[in-house]
Amino acid sequence: MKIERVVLREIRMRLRAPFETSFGSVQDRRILLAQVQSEGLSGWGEGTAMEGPFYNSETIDTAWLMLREYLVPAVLNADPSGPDDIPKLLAPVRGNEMAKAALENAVWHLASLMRNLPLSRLLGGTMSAIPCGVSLGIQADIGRLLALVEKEVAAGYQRIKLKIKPGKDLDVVREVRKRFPKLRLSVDANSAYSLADTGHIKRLDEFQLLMVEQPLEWDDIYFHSRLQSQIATAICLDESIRNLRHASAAVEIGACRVINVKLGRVGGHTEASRIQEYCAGRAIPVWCGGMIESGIGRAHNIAMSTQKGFIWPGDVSASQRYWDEEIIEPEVQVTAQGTIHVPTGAGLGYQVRERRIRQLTVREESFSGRSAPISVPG
Ligand code: OSB
Ligand code: MG
Repeated sequence: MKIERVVLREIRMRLRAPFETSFGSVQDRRILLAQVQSEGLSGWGEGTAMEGPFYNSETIDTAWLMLREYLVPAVLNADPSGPDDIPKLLAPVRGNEMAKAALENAVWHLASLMRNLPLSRLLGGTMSAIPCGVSLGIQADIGRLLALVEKEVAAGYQRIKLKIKPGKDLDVVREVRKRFPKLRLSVDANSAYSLADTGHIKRLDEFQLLMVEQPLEWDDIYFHSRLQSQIATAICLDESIRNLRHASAAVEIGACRVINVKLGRVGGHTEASRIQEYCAGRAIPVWCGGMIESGIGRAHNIAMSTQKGFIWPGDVSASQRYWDEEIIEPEVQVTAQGTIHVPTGAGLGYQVRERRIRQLTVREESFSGRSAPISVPG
């Protein structure tokens, strides 16, 4: 499949409410979209890097730079036989997984259109509906948080995840657990603690949480294994897992019992599929994480989540929870049972609203043939 043209765009979308985590708060999302074109068809991918390097080391601006200087040229000058050839083409560039995923996932979308198949089926997924949870940002007061939990439980979501940080952890979880004794509940610290906090983290054990997500440093695996051996609550790794090697190392040394798979963080569908396959073979549950994506990223997450390893509810929720107006049609909807019906149309199964995207675009750059290939100095 010859990639004839790649277009990068930055769109700005305002969240209906600010989203606060232990590393900061965001309301105005800057979203990178990659469009790849061939034979009159367009594949779309979303770069899920945040605005600043506080979740991981990438930002939308570093992703743009990597795409323009290295990644797009590598793909434009090659003739990949399919989307799973893309990781090899991008391998000379170290890290920068989110930048790579934007491009690779666009090629996956394109390939599914060329073969007239739903992307979920091209990936080998079989589920026709996926279970959904929500991630709730840190709130100013407990009353607001309880009201939000109430609302999302009533909407049907199957699992509630609370963002926590030091000073907004044990008391918050205690209140929510008291009010919702049977709720499937988890917490996400986004690397806000260190091993020295083991005693404090251990106090979460009394709340019967499904998991505590990424309690320790963003790039750590080993110290999570030390922590896991001292607490009853299952650790789920997010930030630390950027490829299959990390996932297998973490499972082998007992650093986690659950893995959150994010397409951007692991560099795209090819690596995400490998990780879920590995985990499925070892009874390690995986679930699909979110990066507050637009509809394009959401649609990719839905397709990914149809693979057999994704047995726990993910963080992929209704478009309406975040956006007043979507860039796909229809927008992502969640049933009263807390599921998303997997679309059966070819490609993403949602229409990309190109006119709306044009209205939201603040930066655009196109690339076609004859760009320089990756040059590796030395
Ligand atoms: O750690 O899962 C995370 C959002 C931004 C950055 C990191 C995370 C999150 C979420 C939001 O939890 C999940 C969503 O997109 O709904
Ligand atoms: Mg997380």
